[in-house]
Amino acid sequence: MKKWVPIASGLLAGFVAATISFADFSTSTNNQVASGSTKSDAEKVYVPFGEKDDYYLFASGGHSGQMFIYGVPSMRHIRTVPVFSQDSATGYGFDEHSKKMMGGYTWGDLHHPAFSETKGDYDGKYMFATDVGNSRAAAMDLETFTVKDIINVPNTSGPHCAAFVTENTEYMFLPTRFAVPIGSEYKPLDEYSQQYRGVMSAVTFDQNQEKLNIAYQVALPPWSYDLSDAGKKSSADWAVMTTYNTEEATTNLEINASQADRDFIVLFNWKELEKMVAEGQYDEVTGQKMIFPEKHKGGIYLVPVAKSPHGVDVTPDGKHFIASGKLAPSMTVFSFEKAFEAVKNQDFSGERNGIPILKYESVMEREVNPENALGPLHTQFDDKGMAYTTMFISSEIVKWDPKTGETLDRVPVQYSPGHSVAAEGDTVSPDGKWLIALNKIAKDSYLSVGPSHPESMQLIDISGKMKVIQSSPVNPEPHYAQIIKADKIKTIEVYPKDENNKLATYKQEDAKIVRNGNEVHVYGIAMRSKFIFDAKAKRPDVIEVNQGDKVFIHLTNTDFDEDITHGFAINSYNLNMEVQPGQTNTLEFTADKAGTFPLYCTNFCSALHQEMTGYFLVKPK
Ligand code: CUK
Ligand code: CUA
Repeated sequence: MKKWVPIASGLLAGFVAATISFADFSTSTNNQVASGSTKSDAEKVYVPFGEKDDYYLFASGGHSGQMFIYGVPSMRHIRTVPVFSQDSATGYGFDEHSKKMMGGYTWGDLHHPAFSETKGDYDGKYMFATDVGNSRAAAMDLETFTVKDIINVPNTSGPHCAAFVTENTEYMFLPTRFAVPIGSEYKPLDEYSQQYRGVMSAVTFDQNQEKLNIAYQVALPPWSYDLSDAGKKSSADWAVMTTYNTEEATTNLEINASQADRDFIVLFNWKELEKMVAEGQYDEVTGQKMIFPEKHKGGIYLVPVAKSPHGVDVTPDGKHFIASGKLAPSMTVFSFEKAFEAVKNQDFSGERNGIPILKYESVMEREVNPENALGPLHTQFDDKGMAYTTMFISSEIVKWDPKTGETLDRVPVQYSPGHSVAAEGDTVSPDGKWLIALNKIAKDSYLSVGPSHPESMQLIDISGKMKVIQSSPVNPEPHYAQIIKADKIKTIEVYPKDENNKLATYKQEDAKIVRNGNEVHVYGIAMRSKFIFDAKAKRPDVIEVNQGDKVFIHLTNTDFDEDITHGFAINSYNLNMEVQPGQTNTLEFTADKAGTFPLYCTNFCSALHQEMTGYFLVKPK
């Protein structure tokens, strides 16, 4: 049986120094970009005009709050989809539907995107994401690439990872990065261990209603919960997540949360938790069904792991989970089968907060230490089950065999990769072919844009010996990404007519302005190349209201013609929205400024787009 390998203190010090300061990092890294790519590699990424990429890359936009869509292998940026942040290009966060969904927030921090799955395979229907910044979760529909629902996740602070989904999208699990008192009420930090909790939420998505819901929550100890992954195949009922700060430090975490030699992986059986909830094994807290493990027993276990782990990833065959540590130089391969055996035999070494601890030795299969590889963070897999781990400090991707621990290949990337992402990498059958390193530091890779450089995404051909063959700058900041086969996504060309939508206006003669007290409802049409707000008026393209009126603009784009999108903006009113072909959208606002305000179409839609204007007249009180 393998013994616990203590971490060399020198290594640890070096790692901490490097993570603290990129100034240290810069002196330890070669300043030359080692490209190594050649002309023939160019052909592998060149997608001629008229042809399409083989894959979509959905990259999280980090604190931009958006999702970036790229084509692979060309690495061309195709679209930015706003998720948690306002976006004037699409009117997201301005129109009623998206403004309501955003719940008053204007930004978010999108770390982990996850496709919906059927039988452990991406099904191309939805994309989920979490917001570390303002504790929300979102669901994006892949017919229109727009967000359908956002929920606030109560009792948590910073649902970090774990928009990971189970094999048939039964749940996504959202562990929280920061421990807070339940309900986020005020509690002194001196009572941290007693009063604070790290809450994990089980979120469901109703595909008919397109609504996210919180099924239940688990009040875990006041630690930080980091990355997570759902089981697959034989481990499909289970999920794992990493923890740090099991020291329960409340200040100076950089030092204080790195004291203990080990933290834990939380291993839980969601089928069992589901059953417990169905049987009433929970307390109702702040309107949520909350499982308290010290009271409601079962389904949750702790597995010791090298201190301060970051990523944890389940192998495509569902047999193993691999943890990588920020502060340990090794990747640890754990066996689900061994864990199940230990659970069955109640082979525990103790407990924390009522949660049984499995013995490290009885669950661990091997520790893997590629020579001089430093800062392993996240692991992806190819079609042969080989693992690819990002090395944040030594700036490389290491390919290795989870079954033997043998290092098979390594390639330098520029620089400091957080995650990498493999084609169909989180499914039960990854594609191989491509891996993209999501690098935190681009440094001298591109033309300079000042002191802060873009991040970079490097495309690596993994069909033979690993080779970086393309590099794309990207806005801040992809944490994780997923790559899906392009033919799995079926977008619609126009929004279909919805005769039940009372706010929609499809016939020009039906365009009208209805006053109701001080509420004004405009049922208008946008078409190439004019607005019709009131078909019977002398000037159909003018809206006239009184100062102080509450105005609703319900605008329908009656061009049922792919790609003919119109916009609607009122000068100086800080408003803009978009209506895609066939779509109806609503802007709601108070006409608080009196005056004469031109309104216009913001989206270039025809040769006479410039003429697509009108006036918004506000009579003073
Ligand atoms: S975390 Cu960012 S590099 Cu949010 Cu997945 Cu590891
Ligand atoms: Cu409609 Cu420009």
